[in-house]
Amino acid sequence: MTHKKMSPADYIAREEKYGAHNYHPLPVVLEKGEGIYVWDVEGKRYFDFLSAYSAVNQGHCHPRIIQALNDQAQQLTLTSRAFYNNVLGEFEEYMTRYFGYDKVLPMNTGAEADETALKLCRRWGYDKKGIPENEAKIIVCADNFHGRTITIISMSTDPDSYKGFGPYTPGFVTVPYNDIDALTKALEDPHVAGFLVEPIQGEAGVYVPDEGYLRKAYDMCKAKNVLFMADEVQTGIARTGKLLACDHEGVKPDVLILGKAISGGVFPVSAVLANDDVMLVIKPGEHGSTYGGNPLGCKVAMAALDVIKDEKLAENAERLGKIFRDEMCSIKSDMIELVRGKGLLNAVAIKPKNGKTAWDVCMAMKENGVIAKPTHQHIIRFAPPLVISEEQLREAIDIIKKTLEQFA
Ligand code: IF1
Repeated sequence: MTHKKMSPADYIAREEKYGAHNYHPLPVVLEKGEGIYVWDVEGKRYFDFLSAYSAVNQGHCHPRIIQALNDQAQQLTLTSRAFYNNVLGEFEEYMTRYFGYDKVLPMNTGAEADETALKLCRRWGYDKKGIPENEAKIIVCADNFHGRTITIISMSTDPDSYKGFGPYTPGFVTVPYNDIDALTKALEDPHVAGFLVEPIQGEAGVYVPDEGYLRKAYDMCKAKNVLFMADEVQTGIARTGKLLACDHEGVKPDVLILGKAISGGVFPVSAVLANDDVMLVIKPGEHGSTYGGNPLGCKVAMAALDVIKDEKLAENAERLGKIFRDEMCSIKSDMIELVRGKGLLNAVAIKPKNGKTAWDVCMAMKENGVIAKPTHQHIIRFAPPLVISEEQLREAIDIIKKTLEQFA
């Protein structure tokens, strides 16, 4: 029997029929990725300007990372933590040296890493700060995004994240992002154990705080014996032009939360790093995960992080990000409301025009060979893999300019 070649619509219909409807993807069906490019099932090539929400910083299917995957996959993929293995300790030493902390706790997803940080923070609050049992508070920022679990959405101020999923986990205090006075006030509460913050709010629309905000927030936390916890799941791993977004202000978080690009889009790996006074409050048997720290993910992550350093991807992001923002600001289009970002994590706010929105711009960009997706209706996030060259970036910028001019 001859198999009719499936059309993109066939692929989409199949997902619609058999898959949960928890996403509304752009109607493009991808089947290959290499470096900064992805190809759809009809062989059309696109510049990937989302990088799987900054998980593919090293470019799609980076040969060194795939090699690490293939080699370990023939050897040993998973032991669970019931036993030791020859790779986890190598990964732990590698990670603690790479980021400069005493210890690392390996998990799989960003949400699990955030949940791990919350547990570490509360337990530290009780055992080290002397907060009465079950009274620990953690300060979070409005418009945060830290993942999709019940406790994490309990910290959210976005109804799309929390509505209809109650009852919610207690113990969180919300302050406006980028507001030192509000944070100072909230830190007066002696039951506060930690402050959890994204150095740049990605989902909120690449909201870059004022220069000095992170430094002042960190200093305020230290003055009140409160843990400063940075969620660098999206902003970390060279995306903003430094290894970590906190590095722009010389802030070293007490608890560092990583995910996404630490494994270059090849295998889910996340991690929490902290020094002994924090990390050792969790005792054997009090936290873990079946796949957390598995040998396959560890080898992939070490290769992915080697690539970041060897290919100087932070420096590349810093330099090309400036070019991108300058070029976006030079576009003559009354649809462009604002351009903001750091390194190669940028966003353009689109003012609707003649009923056309950011979604329509993304659909037109897709036709012209660049794929990106709006966040919160009117903001388009532009985050290409950090391996992009200046020449390739300028080619993509020309496509973006041409697309916006089509709406003139
Ligand atoms: C989706 C958003 C981005 C994150 C930060 C933790 C996590 C994320 C700062 C959780 C994950 C992803 C999740 C993905 C889309 C994407 C996203 F739009 F959801 F918010 F990037 F902005 N901290 N962000 O950005 O990590 O558990 O997903 O590994 O849920 O649609 P995860």
